[in-house]
Amino acid sequence: MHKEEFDHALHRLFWEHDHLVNEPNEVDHRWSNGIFDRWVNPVLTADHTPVFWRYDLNQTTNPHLMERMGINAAFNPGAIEHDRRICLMCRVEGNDRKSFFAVAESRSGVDGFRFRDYPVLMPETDDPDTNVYDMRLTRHEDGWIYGTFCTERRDPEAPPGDTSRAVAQCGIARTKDLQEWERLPDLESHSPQQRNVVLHPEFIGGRYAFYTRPQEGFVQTGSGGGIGWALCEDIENPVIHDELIIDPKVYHTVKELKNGAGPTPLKTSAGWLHVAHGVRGTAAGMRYVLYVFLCDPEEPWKVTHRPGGYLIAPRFEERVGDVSNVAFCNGAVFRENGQVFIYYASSDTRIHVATTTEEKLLDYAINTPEDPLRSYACVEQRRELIERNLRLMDEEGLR
Ligand code: M1P
Repeated sequence: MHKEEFDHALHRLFWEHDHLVNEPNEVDHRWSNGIFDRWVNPVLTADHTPVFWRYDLNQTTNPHLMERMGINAAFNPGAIEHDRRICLMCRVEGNDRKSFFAVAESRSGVDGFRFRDYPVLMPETDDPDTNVYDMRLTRHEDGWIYGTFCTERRDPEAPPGDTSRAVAQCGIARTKDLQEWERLPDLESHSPQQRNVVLHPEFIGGRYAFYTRPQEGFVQTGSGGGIGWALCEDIENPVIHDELIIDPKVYHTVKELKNGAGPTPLKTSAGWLHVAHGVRGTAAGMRYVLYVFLCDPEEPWKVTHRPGGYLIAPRFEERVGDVSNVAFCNGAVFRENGQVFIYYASSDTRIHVATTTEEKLLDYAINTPEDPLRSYACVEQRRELIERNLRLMDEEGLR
């Protein structure tokens, strides 16, 4: 490439990136269920990562202006409000399949997300992680912001030819600014595999509390599964002994195969509100959706409401990606004015926002009937709604 051509191509790259990052977002008015709003554009994709993360901008070393180190996806972000900005701790995945964490910030929370100049260099323990992903951010009452995330390593028991067997455990790190991290030891539990571990933001009887997901296999839960609750004396030596399953997986529901805690639960006027993910099997593979449950304000290990079915399922283009048919959420922000931003990723590829309010989410959690677990009982439940509505429609002259 001539110098002029190179400069032109370079300017075009920056222009296109700027255009993407600054594109205003809007509520998708083609769809509504009264519970939350969807937005037209994903808030982050692989293309939102800075040009200078992917290209060598020097014409001498990159005369064809090739992408040197591509980014495959940006998904599954932890979320927190920090310095009056909404910060997403994204799972960014390079073309080499390795995931890492990177912070993108926005004032509005629905558009304008821009990555900080550098991704996070997460310190390792003595046993280096092969892959790290899906961070949950918890502003704890001890004054730290904690990140709990999945640390994945090759299974040391795997026979030499088996290059896919892995062990997932919970990594823990803490920070004040989301950039410099102090790595703590990995969470120690009796479970051979742990993913989707979340730190509760308040002390429980002077102890730290974790939501866990004990599992036997890397993908399959085996005899484990369900969302667990466990207490820990010392976060710097994080050991848990007993995991109480507070939200089990259940046959023929949206969480039939497995489930896992989502963002740090939101503290509402009626209790701790969880947006978790549930997985069911289909002929086309696993389907991940988001569902809600509400826990007691004083005893967060007690579930008080279980609205039946899903809150968010992937739809249209969200259904296609590296791992299709997946909606996954590990980050939400709850503003003081009652606004709620739910950041969910679709198909392990891109990040979207759904917006709602505390009032609406609580109405949904408290007044949506529980899954009665049988078709007959579901019809009875629906007929009861229909009957009440028809009576009202007759009274109001609506038919
Ligand atoms: O591919 C879908 C999701 O699979 C895993 O979630 P879970 O542990 O519940 O099966 C995670 O790897 C997650 O990152 C991924 O989005």
